[in-house]
Amino acid sequence: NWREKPGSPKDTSCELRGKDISKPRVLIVDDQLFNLKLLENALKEDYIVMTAANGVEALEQATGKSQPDIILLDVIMPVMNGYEVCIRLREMPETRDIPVILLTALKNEKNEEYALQLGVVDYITKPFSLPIIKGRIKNHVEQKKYRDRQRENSYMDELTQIANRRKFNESVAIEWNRARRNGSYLSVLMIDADLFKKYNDFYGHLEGDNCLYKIAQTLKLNLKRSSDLVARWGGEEFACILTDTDRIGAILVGERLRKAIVNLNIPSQVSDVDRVVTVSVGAATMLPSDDNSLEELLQKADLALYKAKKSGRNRVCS
Ligand code: GH3
Ligand code: MG
Ligand code: MG
Ligand code: MG
Repeated sequence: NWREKPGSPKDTSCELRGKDISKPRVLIVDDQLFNLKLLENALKEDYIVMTAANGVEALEQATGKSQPDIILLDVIMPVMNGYEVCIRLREMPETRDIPVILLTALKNEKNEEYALQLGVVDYITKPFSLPIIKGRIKNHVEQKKYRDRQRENSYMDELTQIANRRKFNESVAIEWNRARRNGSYLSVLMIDADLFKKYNDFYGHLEGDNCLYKIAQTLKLNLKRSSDLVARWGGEEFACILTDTDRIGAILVGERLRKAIVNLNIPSQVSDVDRVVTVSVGAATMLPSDDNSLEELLQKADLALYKAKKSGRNRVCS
C-alpha cells in the first residue's frame, strides 16, 4: 500500500496542532497574588497553570507559542481591565476561540450582561466556590477540545494527509501578526511539482495521486521546526510557512526540500532531471510592517516560483 510510505499516516489531527496529549492549559489572570495562588493550587493537579498579574501580561501569554485552553479572568485590574482584555482576545484570530470565564466582585446585572455581550462563556462572582469553578472549567475545556478536534478535521487535505489551504490561510495570517509584533522575519515557500501534467499523462492519474502523497509527506518530514507548516495549496502545489526565518534561511530550507524530493527517486520518464520527479520552489521573506502586506509576501513567493520554472525547474529562487 503506497500510503504506508514514506511515513505512515498517523492520527494527524493532533500533529497539526502540536502536542495535545498533555494536560489542558489554564491561564489565571488576577492582580491579587492571593487569588492567583489559591486558584493555582486548586487547579495544578489537573491543568498546566499559567498566570498573569494584569491584562497586558494576559494577552502576552494568550498569544504566545503555548496557548491556554481556557482563561480565568479577573475584571478589576490596573493597566488594562478584564473587559478590555476580552475585547482584544476577540479581535485576534489566534485567541478568538479561547473560552474566557470572568471572575469578578462586580455583582450586578449590567456588568454581567456586558460580559456576555463580549462573548465570555461564564461569569462567576467572588467570593467563589472552588469545586464549582473546577466543575465549570472542566466542562468548558471539554467543549473547547471538541471544537478543536472538529476544526482539525476541517484542516486536513484528504489526498495528501497534510494541512489544506484553509489551514494555511489561517496559520499564515496568525504568523504574520505574530512576526509583526515580535519584529521577526516571516518566510513563505511555494512549491510546485515539475511537468506534472506530463507525469499524469504518462503514468495515469492514480500514479499521479500516489506521487503527490509522497511529495507531501516528504515535505512535511523535512520541516524540522514545530512552528513550520506545509500545506497543500491546491493541485500539485504546496506552500510552507517558515516562522522567524530570514531570506537565507528560507532558501536553505527550500534547498533541503528540493533535494529531499529528488532523493525520493520517483521514476519519471517525462523528467529531464535524472528521470526522477522534481519540484520547483519560490521563496519569499518579509519583516511584516505597515509598509507591506501578507498578500505581497504570497505574491513574491509566487513570482519567485515562476522564476524557478522559467530558469529550468528543479531549483529554488527567491
Ligand atoms: P510546470 O513544471 O510548469 O509546473 O508544469 P505542470 O505540468 O506541472 O503544470 P500545469 O499547471 O500545466 O499542470 C499541473 C498538472 O497537475 C495538471 C494536473 O494534471 C495535475 N494535477 C493537479 N492536481 C492533481 C491531483 O490532485 N492529482 C493528480 N494526479 N494530478 C493533479
Ligand atoms: Mg482585581
Ligand atoms: Mg502548478
Ligand atoms: Mg507543476
